[in-house]
Amino acid sequence: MSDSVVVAGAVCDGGRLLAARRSAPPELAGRWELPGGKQEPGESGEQALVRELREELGVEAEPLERIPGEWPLKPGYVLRVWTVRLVSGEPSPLEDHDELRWLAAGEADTVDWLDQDRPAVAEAVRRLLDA
Ligand code: DCM
Repeated sequence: MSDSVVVAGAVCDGGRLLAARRSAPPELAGRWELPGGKQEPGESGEQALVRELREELGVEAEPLERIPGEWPLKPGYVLRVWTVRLVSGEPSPLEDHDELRWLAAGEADTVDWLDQDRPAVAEAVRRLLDA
């Protein structure tokens, strides 16, 4: 069977990247991630990401480009990441997170990212600097 996919968004606005601090499960709580969640059967990755960002942050968002690559999570799961533009709404930690932070490119290392998110965060920061 192929791996299940977790989709996540590098949400960028005004030259900053959105970081979200997980509130669960205990082994991940307190670590920072690119917000997202599991792709469900029948959804494209982009559709799943739009749904997850609506549920978790209360925003309407538009996936822009897939960041090349995918990264292993727990057995049977891989992470795929897109750059994302906010269409409407102000992100709030509605579900799964207890804090959000907008980071300028030079501040990206100031939070403790989940290990598996770090390559995509680095690429998102490179793109912020190029923009
Ligand atoms: N996950 C991750 N990095 C992200 C988003 C999620 O490593 N940027 C992991 C954490 C969980 C799984 O994917 O093990 C499912 O995420 P969630 O609990 O948010 O649905």
